[in-house]
Amino acid sequence: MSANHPNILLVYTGGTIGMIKNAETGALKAFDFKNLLKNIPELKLLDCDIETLSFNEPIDSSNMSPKYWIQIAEIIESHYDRFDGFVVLHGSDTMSYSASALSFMFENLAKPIIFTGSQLPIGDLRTDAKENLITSIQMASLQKNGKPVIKEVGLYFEYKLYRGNRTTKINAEHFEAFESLNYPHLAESGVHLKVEYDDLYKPNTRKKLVVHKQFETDIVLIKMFPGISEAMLKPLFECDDVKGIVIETYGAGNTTTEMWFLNMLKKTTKRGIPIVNVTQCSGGSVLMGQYETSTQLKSLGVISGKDITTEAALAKLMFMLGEKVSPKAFKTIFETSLRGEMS
Ligand code: ASN
Repeated sequence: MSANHPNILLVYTGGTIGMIKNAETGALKAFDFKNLLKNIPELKLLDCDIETLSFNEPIDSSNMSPKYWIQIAEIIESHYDRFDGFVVLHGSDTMSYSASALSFMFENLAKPIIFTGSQLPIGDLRTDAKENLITSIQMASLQKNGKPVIKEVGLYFEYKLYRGNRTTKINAEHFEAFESLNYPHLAESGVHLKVEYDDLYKPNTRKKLVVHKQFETDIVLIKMFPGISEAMLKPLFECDDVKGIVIETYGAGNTTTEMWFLNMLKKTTKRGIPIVNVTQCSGGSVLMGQYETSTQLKSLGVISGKDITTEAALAKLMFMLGEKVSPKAFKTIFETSLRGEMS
């Protein structure tokens, strides 16, 4: 391993980037990795050594789950010392969830893990896959004084590198498919690669890497809407198996103030079930107490998700419940930024 010739591990999980069209139905389906590499001879021109690993059965990321997050994490963990950076090829549909989850799994990460994918398959004439893949590898290869420049989980798409746990997929059609509305991009690809050094995550690199692999999936996400009814919510809130709830609220964290709703929240928090408040707005932050419609939530012990994305909130909740964080400390820890996921 030398400073100017980094070793990069490319992990292929599936997604449009490597898909081909089913001749009969016209639907896109995950294909094998060799097909993908054949389409990018340019990889040989890059100033780094690339090794590749693929899921045995690549998936459309709509089938992503914690089982696969653990698989990706174990691949990276077992190659962590031998490689300088990691690029994960992943479908765009759930890429923000996976990037968020991996960010929580890798405590004291000191190397780049860059997620990327594409909107069009690599074999398509107008594909966005080549630029996304090539530049992601370059981002993962960036070094300063023999050390990686990026020491966090990033997501690279259409000329921008973002902090993974700050992103959301915002467009199913445009090449610019992701946005990070509450945190600036970390780097931009133009004629030069422009890194925003001040915005990069600065982990404590003296601490040893710890990889967490427990997730609790018995959680629910409830999006508030005018007319939401007690009859529909009751079974969810009162379900014995539910371990945590995320509510997507209006604006700065506001909800209906109808008594049945507030009582339901009260009973649930009393049972020690964490309820996290995130906003359904794409940008901005929850600020409980700013309006009368959120003041009571605060006094009921509802956790503020602040400016976290819904994707990162769900991953953080599954991760913290999996880690068996005590109900007493849960609120304080959730409201603390663990990997730069909230301001
Ligand atoms: N359905 C695809 C996936 O997420 C979408 C994509 O990769 N653009 O796997």
